[in-house]
Amino acid sequence: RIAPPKAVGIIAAALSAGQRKSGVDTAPIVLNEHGLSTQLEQLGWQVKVNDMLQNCEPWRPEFDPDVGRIKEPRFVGAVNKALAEEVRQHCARGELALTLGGDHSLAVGTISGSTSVYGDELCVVWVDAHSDINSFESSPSGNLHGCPLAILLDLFSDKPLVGFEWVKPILKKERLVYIGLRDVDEGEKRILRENNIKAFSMYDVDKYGIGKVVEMALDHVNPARTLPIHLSFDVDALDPTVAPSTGTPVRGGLTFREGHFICEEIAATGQLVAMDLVEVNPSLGDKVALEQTVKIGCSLVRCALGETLL
Ligand code: 6HN
Ligand code: MN
Ligand code: MN
Ligand code: MN
Repeated sequence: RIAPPKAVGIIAAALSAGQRKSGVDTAPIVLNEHGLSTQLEQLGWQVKVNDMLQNCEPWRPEFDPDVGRIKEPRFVGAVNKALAEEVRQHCARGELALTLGGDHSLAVGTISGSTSVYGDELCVVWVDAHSDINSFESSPSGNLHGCPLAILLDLFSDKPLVGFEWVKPILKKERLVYIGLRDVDEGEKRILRENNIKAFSMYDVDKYGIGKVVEMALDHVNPARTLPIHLSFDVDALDPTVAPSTGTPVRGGLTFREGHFICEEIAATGQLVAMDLVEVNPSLGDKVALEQTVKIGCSLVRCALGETLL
């Protein structure tokens, strides 16, 4: 496969239509204002900022009625299709594709892009309080940020969702693993069970400790540590006391160190080819909350890109 990237493409993805709270679309700008790209340059990365999707409005259709309960499927689908192409181009050049969200529905695009280059060997480590695998039938909210994995694994419905007809089911369910779960809908529990998808919840983090959990997670998707890794990091995986500015916070999450440890272990494999940092919402919480959340977002990315490797 392509040698581990030394250049990183930072894709600003201002997508918020996968959920209902405004502000999550401003996170890429706020993260960059905090100095993320400069920080990565200081770590020795060649940084290319990609602002193609900094404004998603050009992809908004005039008419986008709900399909069943699902909200804004054509808009979210069109943005993701464009995002997949941007991620594909970065990966094809051997660059690490770092996507700053935006809401987690953008993972349909980012993982479509990374799998289009790396194929079905690509492993996804999904760090989240939620499992984001709701189907057309199971989604309680109709918000597409709760559905990206069902769309990617072709579990969504009998026919493709309007707007997502272009998605190719390349990701294998054996190559997906979760860390941090604690708020999984009933329908999602059934989908996870029926498809034998590996998940490490906060119960497992308490029981085994984060070191053992990350080892077991990587053993499952990437036993020889030779396969390319896509890390999809939802900031709500962290406890709301450490990352408060996010749209769907759930108590009992990862500590500051546990979150960073996951990123450090993945950096240590040398196999990271793509990362998403999603669901930072600068409009939620006070100034202190925002500062804290943006800071931890930047430091998670730096750790995943090797900051703390000796
Ligand atoms: N996220 N399971 C809930 C839903 O609406 O489907 C919450 C999803 C949250 C999604 O945080 O990326
Ligand atoms: Mn998520
Ligand atoms: Mn989440
Ligand atoms: Mn289908």
